[in-house]
Amino acid sequence: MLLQQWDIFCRVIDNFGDIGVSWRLARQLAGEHGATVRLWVDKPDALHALCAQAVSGVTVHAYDDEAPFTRPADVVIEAFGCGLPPAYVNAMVARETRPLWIILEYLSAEPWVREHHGLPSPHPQLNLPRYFFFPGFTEGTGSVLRERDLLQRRDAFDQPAKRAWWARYGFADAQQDANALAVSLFAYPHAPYRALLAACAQSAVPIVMAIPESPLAQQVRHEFPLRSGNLELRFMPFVPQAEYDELLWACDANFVRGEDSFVRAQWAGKPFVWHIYPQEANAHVVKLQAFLHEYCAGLSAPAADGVRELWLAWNSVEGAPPLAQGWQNFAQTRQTQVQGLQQWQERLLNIGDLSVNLLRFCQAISAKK
Ligand code: TRH
Repeated sequence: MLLQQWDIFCRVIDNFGDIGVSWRLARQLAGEHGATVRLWVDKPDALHALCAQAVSGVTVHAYDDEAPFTRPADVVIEAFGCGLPPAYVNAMVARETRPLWIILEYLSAEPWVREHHGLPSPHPQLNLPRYFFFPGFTEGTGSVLRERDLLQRRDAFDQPAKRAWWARYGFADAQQDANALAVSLFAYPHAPYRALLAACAQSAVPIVMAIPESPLAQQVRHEFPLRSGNLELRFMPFVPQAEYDELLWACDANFVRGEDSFVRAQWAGKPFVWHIYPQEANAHVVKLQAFLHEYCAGLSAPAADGVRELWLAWNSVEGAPPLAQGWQNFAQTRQTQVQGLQQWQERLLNIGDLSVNLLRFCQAISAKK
């Protein structure tokens, strides 16, 4: 490999998405591409919450502006525009071969992403090669992360594995014993969860809702009994990142949020509902609509309606239909959504894995230098 050493910088603003993606990328670069990676995190506690286990080839370093930086790596990833410490940038300038500086951006389905992906972002004062790298869902973007063996592991997660997974958290496999619909719930605390849980309690089929620890889980725990009508709530800890994939695989539908769980739900291949990270001036609604536009194009008309209605209601978008109606149509069209998701995954497979695309991009630039 031409570019052996990588430094990834990540600032944890809030939540787990930034560090979740940075950690995943670090693991893939080391585990699948033989790179030596240093992951620099301002708040390592967030990484502990993901229960990240040591991975060969990756070292984790807490940093602030005063950190004693040693020789910068061949490639430096500035995750989500977090900025680089000035002392580190000075060291980059002093390095005999200038490192390649990549600004890894947030994931979006908006059309402008394609035009901006891979563009140079010249530093105003310093002579350092710096480029934008945009994740995305279409050809001409950086795509999304997918470990080489992810789909294989997912497909090998059979009935006994599922039963064992539920048992690990003290539960029976409700889908097998009571033919219930298993749903996982991960969302921001402002989600209209009361309306959702009320609709689920009235469902014709039993619903088992798995809720990993989060501020939303705490609110639900205080307000709702463990059983109401046809709904059973199952509170669980914030599970290790690898086991979170298994939760998505073990369920029939998944409520996800932010960026990383949103992508993992797409790979899980089960109908999913996205609670998008809220932004000022409703910028997130544009982002949400852009994804719906792309994703729903591959669904049957009733499934697309079901998805759109529930997603808009779940994100409290003005003019959305009542959540109960959205939930009903979403639940009724689950089977066709699964078919659409298979095509969606094909599309993502065709544009490749983000870590591979990133590596190729960096190699092509360094070859030109
Ligand atoms: O935590 P998030 O809300 O992260 C957000 C977004 O990234 C957003 O774009 C960003 O601006 C903001 O942070 C600062 O949601 P996300 O991206 O899904 O990250 C959650 C991570 O936590 C993901 O890697 C999955 C993991 N996870 C577990 O490991 N165990 C769990 O039990 C759960 C629920 C999640």
